[in-house]
Amino acid sequence: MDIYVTRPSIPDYDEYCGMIKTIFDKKLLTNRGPLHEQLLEVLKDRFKVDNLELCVNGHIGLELAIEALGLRNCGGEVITTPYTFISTTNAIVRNGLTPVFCDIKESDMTIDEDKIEALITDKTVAILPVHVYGNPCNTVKIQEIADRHNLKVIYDAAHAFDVSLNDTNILNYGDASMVSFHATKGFNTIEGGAVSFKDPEVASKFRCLTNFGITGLETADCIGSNGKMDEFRAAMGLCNIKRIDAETEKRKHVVELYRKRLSEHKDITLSGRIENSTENYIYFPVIFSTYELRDKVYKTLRDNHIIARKYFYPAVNDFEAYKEIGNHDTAIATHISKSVLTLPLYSGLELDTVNKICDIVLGVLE
Ligand code: T4K
Repeated sequence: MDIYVTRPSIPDYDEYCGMIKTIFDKKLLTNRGPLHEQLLEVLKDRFKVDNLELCVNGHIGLELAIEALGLRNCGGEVITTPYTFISTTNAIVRNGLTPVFCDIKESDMTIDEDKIEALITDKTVAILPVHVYGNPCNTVKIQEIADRHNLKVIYDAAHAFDVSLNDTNILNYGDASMVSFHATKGFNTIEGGAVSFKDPEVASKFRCLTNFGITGLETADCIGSNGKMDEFRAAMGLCNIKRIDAETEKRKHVVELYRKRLSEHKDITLSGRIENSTENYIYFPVIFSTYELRDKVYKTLRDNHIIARKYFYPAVNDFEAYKEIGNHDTAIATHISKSVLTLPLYSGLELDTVNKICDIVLGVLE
């Protein structure tokens, strides 16, 4: 049987059926039903954020957050990282904005805050960094730069569910922060996500955009989209939130074993840890000393039915789709993307299997 890079955490079948019984009883399937509202309150309390909105998936959340901040089709440039899932950049471009790619730091693979300012022009309107693998960006320096140049800061926090920085949930940083609840994330609502906003008026604009722009039975304030989370997804979230701490603890044990087995090898570099931040253990990226070794490990694992993934290869600006606009010097991002492999990591992954994966990896490096 294949071992995948991740497996979703799901509740017992009967528990989920119990949760969705009320949907069948009330026939309220979507459009901010009671389960949506319940999940929203639970998450607001968990994240300690004032202005939180749920959405049907993380990507649409990011896209509509950019629009809610008034940036859509403003002709501006957005400084962002190429070392991410393509969704991040697509959200910028699909808003009619131009991504300007800033290189990353080799230590934690987040945007290099010291390289941002040199990329600012009179067209720059925002910075859109990614807390990649749940590693928090340097939020303090990024905010200082944004304040100096009057820019918005929008965080792609897709990977950062439950991550805290300086005892504050990561979703409290920036003008907006999107977190993903996709099936492959630590906490899932099947598909889903949430966006937190600094300004309650922007949050209410976002809410309106997720509902076609409709504000009342006979009123529409803007030309919106449809980004609402339905009741079946909210039900999955309400089941999963009860188990999230236990699930994270199990993933932590997997990560600890990987670190114990792999951290000392000369051909392996693991992601650096960020001071004063917590971890959510959703990805385990390994950087190999050469591209050939990465590819050889990837293939050997596959030959043994271990489906590790090259998250994130290629760097976004190396995709064919971004050929025209991706021509910035992001040598470190390209280098890391060719050297990285994310190893299987999920709560149900047996420690024996982790040992087997490590044996295979170390065997290739011998
Ligand atoms: N920004 C960033 C930085 C992101 O990483 C993402 C999503 C987004 C924005 C957008 O957020 P969402 O709109 O997705 O909420 C996956 C996920 O689909 C995607 O959510 C995630 N990032 C990205 C990094 O990974 P794929 O195409 O690699 O997924 P897939 O289908 O190959 O799944 C990986 C493995 O997980 C499979 O081999 C098996 C396992 N799996 C997957 C699913 C969907 C299961 O066991 N069950 C499942 O239901 O994109």
